[in-house]
Amino acid sequence: MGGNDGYDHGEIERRWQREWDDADVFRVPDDADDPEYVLAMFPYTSGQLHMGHVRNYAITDALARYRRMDGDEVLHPMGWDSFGLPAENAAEERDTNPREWTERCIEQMRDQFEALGFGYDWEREVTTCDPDYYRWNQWLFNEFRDAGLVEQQTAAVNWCPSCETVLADEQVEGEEELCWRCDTPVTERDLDQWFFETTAYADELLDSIDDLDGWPTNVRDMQRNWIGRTDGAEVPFTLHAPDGDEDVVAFTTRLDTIHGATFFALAPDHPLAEAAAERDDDVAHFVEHVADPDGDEPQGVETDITATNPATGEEIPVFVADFVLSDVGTGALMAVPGHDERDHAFAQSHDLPIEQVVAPEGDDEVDVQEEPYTEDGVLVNSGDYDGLTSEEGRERLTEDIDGAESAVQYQLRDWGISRQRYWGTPIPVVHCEDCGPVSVPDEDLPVELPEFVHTTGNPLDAAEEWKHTECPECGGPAVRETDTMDTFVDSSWYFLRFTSPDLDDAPFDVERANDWMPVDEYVGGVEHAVMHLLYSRFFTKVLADLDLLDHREPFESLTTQGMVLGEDGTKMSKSKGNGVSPERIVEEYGADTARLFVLRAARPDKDFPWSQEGVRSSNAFLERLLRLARGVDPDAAVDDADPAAEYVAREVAATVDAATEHYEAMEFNRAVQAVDEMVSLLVRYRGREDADPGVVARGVEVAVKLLAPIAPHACEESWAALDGDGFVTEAEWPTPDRDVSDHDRTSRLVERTREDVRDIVDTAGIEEPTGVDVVTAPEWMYDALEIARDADGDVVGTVMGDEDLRQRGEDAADYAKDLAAQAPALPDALPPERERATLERAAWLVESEFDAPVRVLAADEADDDLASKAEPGRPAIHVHEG
Ligand code: ANZ
Ligand code: ZN
Repeated sequence: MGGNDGYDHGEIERRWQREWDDADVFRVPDDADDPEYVLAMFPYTSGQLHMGHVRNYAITDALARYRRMDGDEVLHPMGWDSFGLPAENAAEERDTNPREWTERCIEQMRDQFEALGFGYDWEREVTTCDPDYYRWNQWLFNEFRDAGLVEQQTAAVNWCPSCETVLADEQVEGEEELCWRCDTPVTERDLDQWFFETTAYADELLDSIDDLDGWPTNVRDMQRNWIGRTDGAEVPFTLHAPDGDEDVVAFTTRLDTIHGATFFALAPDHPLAEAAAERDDDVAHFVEHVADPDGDEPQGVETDITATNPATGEEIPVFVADFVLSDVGTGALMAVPGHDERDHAFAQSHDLPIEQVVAPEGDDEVDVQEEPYTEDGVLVNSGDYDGLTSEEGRERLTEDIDGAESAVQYQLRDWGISRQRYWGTPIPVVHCEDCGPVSVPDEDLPVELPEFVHTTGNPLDAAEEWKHTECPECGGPAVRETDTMDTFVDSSWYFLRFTSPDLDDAPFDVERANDWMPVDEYVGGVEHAVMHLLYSRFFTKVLADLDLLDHREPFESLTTQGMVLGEDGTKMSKSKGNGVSPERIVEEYGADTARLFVLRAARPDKDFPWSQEGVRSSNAFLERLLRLARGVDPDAAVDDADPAAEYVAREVAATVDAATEHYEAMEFNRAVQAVDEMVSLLVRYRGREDADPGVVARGVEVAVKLLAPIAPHACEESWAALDGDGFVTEAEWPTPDRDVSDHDRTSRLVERTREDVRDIVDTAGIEEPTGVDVVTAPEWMYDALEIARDADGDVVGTVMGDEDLRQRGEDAADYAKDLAAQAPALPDALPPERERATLERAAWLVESEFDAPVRVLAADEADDDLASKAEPGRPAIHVHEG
C-alpha cells in the first residue's frame, strides 16, 4: 500500500464514492421529520459541465451536507432539463436524433457529477424529455385550460428565420433585436399561439415580491420591472368619424396634463384606424408600408376623425401613429406635446399646437415650445384646476371627468408557450373542424412524440400518421396540434416532481409536496432571474388555487451565484481560449480540490477569476489536513490543565462557532478561512514538546468535520485515519465544547499583545530576546474603567467620585482624564483575572515566536516603572536581551 502517506486523490475519491453509494447515504425518506429542501437549478443537457456548473453544484452540495450533519433530512435531488432546441440542432448536425443525443449527454453529465462526489439521491432523478415526466406537463396544461388560464390567440410573434422558431420577447436581445441563440435579426409573423394567462396573476406576482426576504434585491427588482405595473387613469374621448361617434378610452399616467392634449392617436391596428384606412389611401399606405414601431422617429398620418377633449370641450385631430403600441394600455392615447417627449417630437414634425399646462413649482420658467416639461409641477392654463399640484390635479380630474377612472397597466404579457419545434412536450390538443381545438383527455396522455425525421420545417408537421387522429369529442377526423411547449414549462414545476418522482397517477404527491415545499435554498445563475423564476412562481400560485399545493411561493431563499472568470478576469469562453475544463482539474488535482477552490475563492454571489495558484494551494491544504490526521493519536484523552492546551482548545471551540455561523450564511469562503487558521495553529502547537495530544486530536477531528461538506472525500479519508465511527458525511456537526462568548475580546487582547511585543523587538533592534515580561494593570484601573464606562457625560467627576479611587490621588486623576479623552469609545476590557488567564494561556505563542520564556506578571509583581505603563486591555511589555 504505497499510497498510504501520499494524497492519491483519484483512488481516495473513487473509493469513497463507491462506499457512499453502497451505504445509500444520500437517500432521503419520503416523509421527513425535519425536511430541508436544497436545490440547484437543474442543468440543460449540453453534455459538458463547465466550471460554472461545478461552482453551482458545489454550493448546494456543501449546504446540503452541512444541513444533513446538523440533523436535518435533506432533499438534494438532481435532474435534467433535457428538451430544447440545441438537441435538435445537434441531431441535425450529427445525423442522429434528439433523444439519442440527449441520452448520451445525460450519461456523460451523470458520470461527471458522480466524479465530483455530489451527494444526490439518484433515485429521484427527473428527466423532462421522458414521457413519464412530460405527460404531466400535458396534464397540467389541461388543468390550466379547464381553469380558464389557457387561451389561443392569433398573435404577431417574434420569428427567428434561422432557428425557424417563435421567440419569447425575453429571447430577443438588444436594440438590434437578435435571436438569443444564433444572433440572427428577428422578424415578425402572425400565428395561432397558445398562451398561459400569467397576466391574471400580475398583481399577486408583484405584491408578493415584498415578502421574498430571502431573495437578492436585484432579482426582486428585475421581477418587479418585468411585471412593470404603472398606475394611471383611463379616460374616454368621444371620436367623431364619418360613420358615427364612438367613445375611445386612452390610458394615461398624466391625467393632470389633459388640458394640453392637442391631438389624439391610435395604434395602426386599432379597429378605428383600420376603418380609416379603408376610407383613405394615405392612411392605408401608412399602416401597410410606413409604420415602424421600432423606428427612432415617431411617425403618423392624420385621419378624417376628430376627437373632443373632455376637459376643454375642444375638437382635436386624430392621427394613426406608429409609436402607439397596440398591446399597451388601450392602443389609443391622448397626446400632450407640452409635456411628453414623443408627443412633442410628433407635434413639431406635424405642426401641431404645443401648450403648457404644468409649470415647475417655484420661480423657474420653462419654454415648452423648445422642449417638453416632463416633470410634475403646478397646473396652469387648466381653468378651475390652475394652482393644483400634479398629484392633486390627477385626483380631482379622475373624479370630475365623466367616465374617467384610475387604472393600472402592466408590462407583463401572457406567456406564449407555443414553439414550432420538435424537441419539446406536444401540446395536448387536437383540432377538429366541427369542435375546434379540443383537449386530449387525461386518460389518453401522454401524447408521445413521434419518431424524429430530418426536415427543414417542423418534424411534427411532417409526421402524417401521428398528426391525423380522431376528435375526442365527436370522433370525426381531426389534426393534432403540432406545436410543442416552451421548455420553461418543464422547469416551472420540476421541483415538485422531485418530492414524488415515480408517482404515476399525478404530477406530484400533494402531501409530500406540501411537506417539502417551499424549497429552502435555491441556487442558480442570475440569467434565470426573470423568466424561470417568474414562471415557477406563476405555476405555484395556480397550483395553490387548484388545491394541489398549500404554498403560494416556490423558493423561500434564493442565491444567484457569480461567475467563474478566466485567469485573465474576463468571462470564460471557448473563443478566447481562457476556459478550464472541470474534467481536467478533477483528473489532475481531484474533485475535492476543485470544490474547495471554487468555494473558498469568494462568496457564492460574487464573481472570481480562475487561479492556478489557488488550485494548487487548495490541493496542498487538503494534503496537509490528511497528513495531520494520519499523524495524530486518535485515542489520546484531553488533559487541559495546561494553559497552552486550554488556549488551543478554546480556539478550536471558537472556530466551530464561527464556521457554523459562516455555513448558515453560506459563506463557505469564510468557513474555510477559519478552519485554515485553526489548522495552522494546530500544526504550530503540535510542534511543542509539551503539546497535549488529546487537544490536537480533538482539533483535527473538528477540522475534518468542518471541511467535510466542502471536501468530502479527503475528509472521509481523514476521518478513517482518526478511527471515526461510520462516515464523516453522517457524523454529527460539532458544537463548541467551551463557552466562546468572550472570544472576540480575548483574541483582540492576544493579537494586540503579540503585535506590541513585535513592535518593541523591532524598534529596539533586539536580535536575541532572552525573556518577555507581560505586566497587567493594577486592579483599581479596571474599577476606574468600569465606572467610566457607566458614566453619563462627566467621566472625571464620576470616576473621582468613587471613594477608593479618590484616595489613589494623582494616579487616579491622571487616568480619569485619560479615560475622559477616550470617551465615549472606551475599551471593553476583560476583568483582571480573565485578562491574566488569557495572557497566560497565549504565552506559548510568544514563546514559540521569539524562542524566549514569557512571564505574565501582575502590576505589584513588576517594577513600578513598567507597571505604570499598563492599562486594562493593554498590558505593559518588557523584552529582556543578552
Ligand atoms: C398623456 C401623457 C402626458 C402621458 C404626459 C405621458 C406624459 P409609461 O409611463 O411608460 O407606462 N401611452 C398610453 N398608451 C400607449 C400606447 N398604447 N402606446 C404608447 N404609449 C402609450 O407610459 C404611459 C404613458 O404612455 C401614457 O401617459 C401615455 O402617454 C402613453 F405629459 O398620457 B401619457
Ligand atoms: Zn370534433
